[in-house]
Amino acid sequence: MNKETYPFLVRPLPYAYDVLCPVLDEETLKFHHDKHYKTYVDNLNKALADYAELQKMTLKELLTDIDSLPKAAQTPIRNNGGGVYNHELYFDSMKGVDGQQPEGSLADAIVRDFGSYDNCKEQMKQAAVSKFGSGWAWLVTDEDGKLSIVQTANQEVPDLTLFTPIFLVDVWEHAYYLQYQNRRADYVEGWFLLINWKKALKRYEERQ
Ligand code: MN3
Repeated sequence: MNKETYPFLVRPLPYAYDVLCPVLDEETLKFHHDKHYKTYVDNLNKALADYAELQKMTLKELLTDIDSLPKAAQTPIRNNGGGVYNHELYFDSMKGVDGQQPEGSLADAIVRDFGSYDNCKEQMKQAAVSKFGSGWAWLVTDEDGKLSIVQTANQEVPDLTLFTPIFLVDVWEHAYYLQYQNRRADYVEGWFLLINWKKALKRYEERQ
């Protein structure tokens, strides 16, 4: 997805701030994108400022084998590089509510691997709601197209050598608290209505 290298830039949202209403209101999205996500971009650039060799790497390359990076850079890259990667995918995985449903080979794979879309949704919701503290729930595929749901803590990413992310839901409180307060389950239920299935299908078909 992200071919760029240092210095990383804040990507504009692919839609207006009010497009995800009523599931996510303008204020929630504005703070999330303009403040939280931007801070990860700024801090990732700071973390890379002293490492000429890391400045040539894409975000995915940086996140694929963090343990091989210089020791002092590992935690800032895990936290902030993951923060950039996860938020860019999150914002890019949504669109306004328009009755969208799973499509094409991804819809078929969901039925094959989960029995039904309802089961898939239930498992993803369970992963999102049960995540203790801050983190993410993901739908990922392996290179053969087998789907699974994973949770990650904080800003960690799934093993990108094994999995291609299809979409993910942010369950940090900053993603929903302004609008939903402590009602994480209500936010997650609404989030399913926002999934951009056309982009999800494209990621599924282009998996590596
Ligand atoms: Mn977030």
